Amino acid sequence: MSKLLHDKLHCGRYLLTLQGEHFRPLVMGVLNVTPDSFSDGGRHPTLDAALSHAEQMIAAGVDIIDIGGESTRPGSAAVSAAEEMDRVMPVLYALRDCGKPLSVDTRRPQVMREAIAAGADMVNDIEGFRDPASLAAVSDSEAALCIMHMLGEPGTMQADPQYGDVVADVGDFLAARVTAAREAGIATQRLCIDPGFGFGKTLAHNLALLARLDALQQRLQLPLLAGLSRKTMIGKLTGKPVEQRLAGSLAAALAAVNQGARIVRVHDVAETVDALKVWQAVTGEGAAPA
Ligand code: 9MG
Repeated sequence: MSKLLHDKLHCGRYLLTLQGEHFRPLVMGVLNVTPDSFSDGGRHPTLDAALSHAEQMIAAGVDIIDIGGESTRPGSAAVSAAEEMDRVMPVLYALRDCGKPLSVDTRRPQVMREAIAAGADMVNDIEGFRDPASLAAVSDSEAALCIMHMLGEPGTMQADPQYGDVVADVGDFLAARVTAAREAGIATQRLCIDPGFGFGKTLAHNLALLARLDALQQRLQLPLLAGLSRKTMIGKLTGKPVEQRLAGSLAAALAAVNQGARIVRVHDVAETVDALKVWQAVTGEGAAPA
């Protein structure tokens, strides 16, 4: 596993271990609060459903809860800031004291500010904080930043994405965004990077990135977050619809941590925690199992 510039991720109220004796790969659980994520037939997802999902993730050993109010699947339509806020803020307030770091998955500076004021410990921006207003929204806080690469926009990003060398191009983008974050006064200890699997990438691009994740991490020496869970690339490799992608997603998460990823973003927390325990016992990485 490549060495990082810092041993701990400074994540709002929390310090998360990234390397050394007590390290184990961290599991970020996805908590989508979009109408399609809790299909109760109503127009709005219910707060109760979101909270009970969060409780299950906590019981299963989640390390970070990533709350998102906008679907960013390929082809998805944008929502207004007001709608996004209506979805996300009640969940953030309700979970503020749940004992786990809360991440907000948003690309809107206004939502970032409100979320941080409400207690969010991390901001996960699929646009990689390209908007100067986004960097300004987070700079004067303690929140961690997940800087993700995306080519294009969710609505159109899968229409023929092109790269010279995908690993080099994604690395160049992330390096530039890390420099911009540092220039905005954000401490290195608050940063993690993410190649953005499936965000403007073909299957071949995704596989090239997954195979060379450690090279990407070594280049920037920052913790790498990988989100592969249930994605189209798993469907393409297995021929399975989204509801049957658990095994493929677990294999992808293990491939990512084997390539040095420090955080995996997943839907199936309990299963991923178990898979990582086995991986860790075999590889001897970080903390010995209890
Ligand atoms: C919101 N979201 C969906 N997929 C993601 C991924 O792969 N990484 C990050 N950071 N966020 C994601």
